[in-house]
Amino acid sequence: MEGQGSGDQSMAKLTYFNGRGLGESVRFMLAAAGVPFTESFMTEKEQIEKLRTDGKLTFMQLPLLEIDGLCLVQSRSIVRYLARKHGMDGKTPEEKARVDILTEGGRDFLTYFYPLGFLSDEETLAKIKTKALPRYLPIFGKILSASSSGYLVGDSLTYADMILLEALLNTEEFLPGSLNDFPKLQEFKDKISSLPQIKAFLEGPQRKPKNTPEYVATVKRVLDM
Ligand SMILES: N[C@@H](CCC(=O)N[C@@H](CS)C(=O)NCC(=O)O)C(=O)O
Repeated sequence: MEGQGSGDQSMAKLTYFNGRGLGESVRFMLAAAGVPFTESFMTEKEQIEKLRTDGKLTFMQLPLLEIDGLCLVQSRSIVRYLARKHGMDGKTPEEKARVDILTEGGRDFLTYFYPLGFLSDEETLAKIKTKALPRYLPIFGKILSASSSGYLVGDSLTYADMILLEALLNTEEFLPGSLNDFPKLQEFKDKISSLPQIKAFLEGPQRKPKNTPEYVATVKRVLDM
């Protein structure tokens, strides 16, 4: 089923489910880079099977981003491609390494949220509260306290900022009040969320809601889980 968008073949096209999952970081990055995109949502097993037999899915998995004549898979690689192409991956080799490190740390943080809706929410939230927040909030808070630009690295937006934003929005959504003792993280979240292209995305139809039972059922059906 085709999602929003004009259907213009030259436009980037994201194939995933109509929900967050691993597709959401790709959406955040497309938004940050100001790249308009259409979406194709998987609802039936046959659709992913066709993509597999068409050779579009290198490892037989989603998400898939068709862009610039390429079929990109592996969500982290997709995000890096967009970051490199749009100058959001750091300016020097040292900055690039730092951006990469903070992105991977941010991704580890974000990964704690993925089971929500799929496994016991009570257990998932308990793990986030006892393991993820005590580790990642102070570390990212400290890094931002030392930043004069308000960005994680250097003086402009990078993909590390986008991963952290996604994790912080989840934190606030699922465990409200958790950022109260971290003014720098709140400031950061507000600053990045207010950038015009990101604000438009967050308030628009391509930002997905938290996992619904219907979304979870669709993913399980399509992937035979
Ligand atoms: N490392 C991959 C993991 C992709 C992945 O596990 N995708 C799931 C959907 S969220 C999938 O397609 N699973 C089907 C399968 O593994 O056969 C990435 O980050 O893109």
